[in-house]
Order: sequence, then C-alpha cells, then structure tokens
Amino acid sequence: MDEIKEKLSYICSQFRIEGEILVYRWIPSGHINTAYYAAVYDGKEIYQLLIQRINTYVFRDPVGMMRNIERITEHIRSQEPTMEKRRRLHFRHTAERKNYVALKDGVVANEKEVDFQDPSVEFWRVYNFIEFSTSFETAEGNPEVLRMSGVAFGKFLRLLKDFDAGSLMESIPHFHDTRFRLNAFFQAVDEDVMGRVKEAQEEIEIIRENRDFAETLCRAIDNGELPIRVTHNDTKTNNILFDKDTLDPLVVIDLDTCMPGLACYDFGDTIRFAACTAEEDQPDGMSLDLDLMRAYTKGYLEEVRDVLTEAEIQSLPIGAAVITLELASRFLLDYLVGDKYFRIDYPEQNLRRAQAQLVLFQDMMKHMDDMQKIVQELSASSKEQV
Ligand code: GN1
Ligand code: MG
Repeated sequence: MDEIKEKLSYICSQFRIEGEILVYRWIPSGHINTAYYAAVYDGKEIYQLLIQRINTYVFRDPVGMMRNIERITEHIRSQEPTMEKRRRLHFRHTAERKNYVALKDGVVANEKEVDFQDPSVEFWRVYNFIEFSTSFETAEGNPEVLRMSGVAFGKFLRLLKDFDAGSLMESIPHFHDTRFRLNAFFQAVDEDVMGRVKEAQEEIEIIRENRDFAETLCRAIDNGELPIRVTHNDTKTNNILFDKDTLDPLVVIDLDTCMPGLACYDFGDTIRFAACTAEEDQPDGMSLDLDLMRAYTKGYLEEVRDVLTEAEIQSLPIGAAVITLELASRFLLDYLVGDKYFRIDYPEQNLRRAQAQLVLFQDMMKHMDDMQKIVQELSASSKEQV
C-alpha cells in the first residue's frame, strides 16, 4: 500500500471509519490546507469522504478553530433544522467525540501535549463528501455562477446574523486588519531578508501610494460606523459547493477563517476573485467585470438587503478594492520573505499574484462610481421587492 493511502486509512480508523480505501485523490484546491477525496468500503457500504490536513503554520490554534466551526455549523443547523443532508457540512468524530485528530510522528497524540509548530505534528479532520456537487476555480465569465454565489454568501451571513461574533476565537489574529497587514508589509520591505525588494519596486510604490485609502475601513471600525459580524473571510467561489446540474448553491465550505469581521470584506473578496477577467496570478488581461459584479450584487442583496445597515451597503464596493489591495500586500510580503505562507506552483507566483491583484485594484478604483451605482440601484430594487 502506498504511503498516502496508508496514512489516510489510519486517519479514517481514528474517526471510526473502518474499511478499505477503494480510491483516493489529492484535491488541488486552496493555497493553505491539503485535502484528499477518498471512497471507503466497509464490506456493506461505500463512504465518500473529504480528509483534510490543516496547515498549523497558518492556523496556530487548530483545536480552537475546530471549536469555532462546530459552533457555527450547529448554529446554521438550528436556523434551518429541516435542511437536507447535502446542504450541511457533517464532520466525523473520534471515539472521544473530537472533530479532529492530532498525530505526532504518524501516531495519535494528545493535542494538549504537542507543539503544532513542530513539523512532526499533524492535524487532520474528516467530513462527508457532498455528492453531485461542483465548485468554481473561476466563475468562467458566467453571471449565473456569480448570482448564485451571492445568494450563497448572502444567506450565510443572514443565517449567522444573531450569532455573537465576539464569542468566536480569532483563528488567525488580525486576518483582515488591513492596517496591521500593511504595517507588516512595510516592515518586510525594510528588512528585505531575501534581497527581493529590487524585483518589486513598482508594486511596493502602488501599495505605498494607496496606504491611506486602504485604511478607510479600519477607521470606520474605530469610529463605530460599521458593525462587526460573523464573516467567512475567504469568500472565493471555490468555497461554495453547487449542485452539478442546476447550479443551486448547496453549502458554503472552508469555515476555517470564520471570525468577527466586516460584511464588505466578504462581499469584496468574491468580486476580487470571480468578477474579473483573469486568474489570480495573471496580471495580463486582468480587469474588473462590471456585469459579473452586478450579478453577484443582485444575488447577495436579495439575501441581505434587510440585514445590512445603509453604511454597510455603501461600504461594499470599498470592501472590494480594499481586500484586493490587502491581498496584494500579503502575496507580495510572502514573495519578499521567501514564500512561506501561500503554496506556489512556480518560483515567482507570489509576485505574479501581487501584480495581478494590483492591476485589478487599480481598475476597481477607476470604476468605483460604477460599482456604487450598481449597489445603490440593486439595493433600491431589492427593497421594493420586500
Ligand atoms: C488562501 O487556501 P485558500 O485558497 O482557501 C487564504 C485567503 C486568500 C486566498 C487567496 C487562511 O485561501 O486569505 O484570500 O488564499 N487563506 C488563508 O487565493 O490565508
Ligand atoms: Mg479555500
């Protein structure tokens, strides 16, 4: 048996799933965690599973993170108790009722006694694979994918509107604290540990020129102008599972970064990722696609028009620009320090990613008024409908 299969099989047995792994495959999605699909046969039934190893360099308190996820999924279930199984994330539990397992040197270990920064320590979780579903690495220019994504993330926010955001652990402290991110970025520029600053002068200047704008939302939080909610914080279209045939959005996945946050960052991150004309690391041909942005906004506002405040609605397009600049700074920081955080497929990928995000950011700034008009128009019409 190959090494990975053996490992997956051992993990399954920890979650009381005994049987033979018929097939497994690595799922090449996401830049942080590692995921496998596996079909396990116990002599009677076939279980389809998603087995995931959490990157504990990024998620330093994975136990706290799994606790957050459990509470969030329970809350969502309590809001929609009759929801069919396909529309729920169902985590498997160990004999000790834990929704994770920690390993040291390949063997189960007590999570309280291990150091998650130790490379011989691993943290795994298992959940049911959702059948006949698909997700989108790009929205492929399809407005319907965007509209449905808006419905999915809008509904996610709505179902969690009464959840006490302050009671969640911050799985990555300062995750979308743009001011903090930019301070860290300029510190990395000053330190220049890899001598790469010279390769990124132009990009650094764009970030410097827009630093004050980037802090707009931090100031709004300081002044109490925008409410803190439970937000997803990684609202790419590949974090939604859709029905393969109907495009009905089934479930929002990747809840690792669910934390207190601003609605506009979640709104903006889908625009950044999917309402554009090129992939995340392609500066050539990258621009904002206003038709796709409109489609997303329509689906989103249908769900949350009555939940969001006027100030939040106005902040949505700003969220798109700010999150795009913030992510550019994160990609570029990672390039400057030697690619420690985001998985890369080729040496300069983080630099390319930063460049693509900056091109998109500049195009968003050019079209800020157009985005505002779309949001105002659709928010007025969705209000009329209710
Ligand atoms: C990371 O792993 P993935 O692809 O779901 C990152 C997000 C970025 C995104 C950019 C925990 O998400 O913040 O926006 O890459 N997640 C974390 O594609 O840092
Ligand atoms: Mg993801």
